[in-house]
Amino acid sequence: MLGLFLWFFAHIFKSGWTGVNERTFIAVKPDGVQRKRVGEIVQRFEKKGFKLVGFKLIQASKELLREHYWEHRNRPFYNRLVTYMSSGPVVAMVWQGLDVVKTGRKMMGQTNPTDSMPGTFRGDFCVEMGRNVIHGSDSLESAQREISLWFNETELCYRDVCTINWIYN
Ligand code: IDP
Ligand code: MG
Repeated sequence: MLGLFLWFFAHIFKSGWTGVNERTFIAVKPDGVQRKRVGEIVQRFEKKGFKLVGFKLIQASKELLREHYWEHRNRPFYNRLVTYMSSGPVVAMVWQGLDVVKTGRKMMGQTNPTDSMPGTFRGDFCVEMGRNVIHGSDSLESAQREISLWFNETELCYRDVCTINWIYN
């Protein structure tokens, strides 16, 4: 019941999704899982100071992936992208914190690993756009859409952490 209330609150009042409560959807793609990059990706988000509120290993269906990448449905790589993303399990995550959407994108690097700076996931872990190891929401609106697509409200844990006063002033 409380979960349902929080869900409505978060959807009706955007402030529930902003500031230190901002959330983003991050997924380690099948190549990232196979190449054992999950630990380091989680570690870098943790080290930064973001809070993990959702985490699961999931073999995504093509239906889910087509919906997830709906904006690219007319692009020539769309079918290849859906095949790639369904080629093995992905680690789906929700991370929370101030400006986590924008910062998550910076931590990822550019879509093409060639354009990604060293120090970013794509800059450090991969070489080709069609195997670029990680997904991250590109806006608050995409984050909300993607989180509700991949997670039920009962799978998300909104919890207090004792380090909050050491991360935010
Ligand atoms: P993003 O993942 O950086 O947000 P998008 O443009 O949203 O990039 O594209 C989604 C995914 O589709 C990329 O991460 C990449 O795996 C794949 N992709 C994008 N553009 C191309 C392309 O030109 N060729 C092959 N794959 C692509
Ligand atoms: Mg994108």
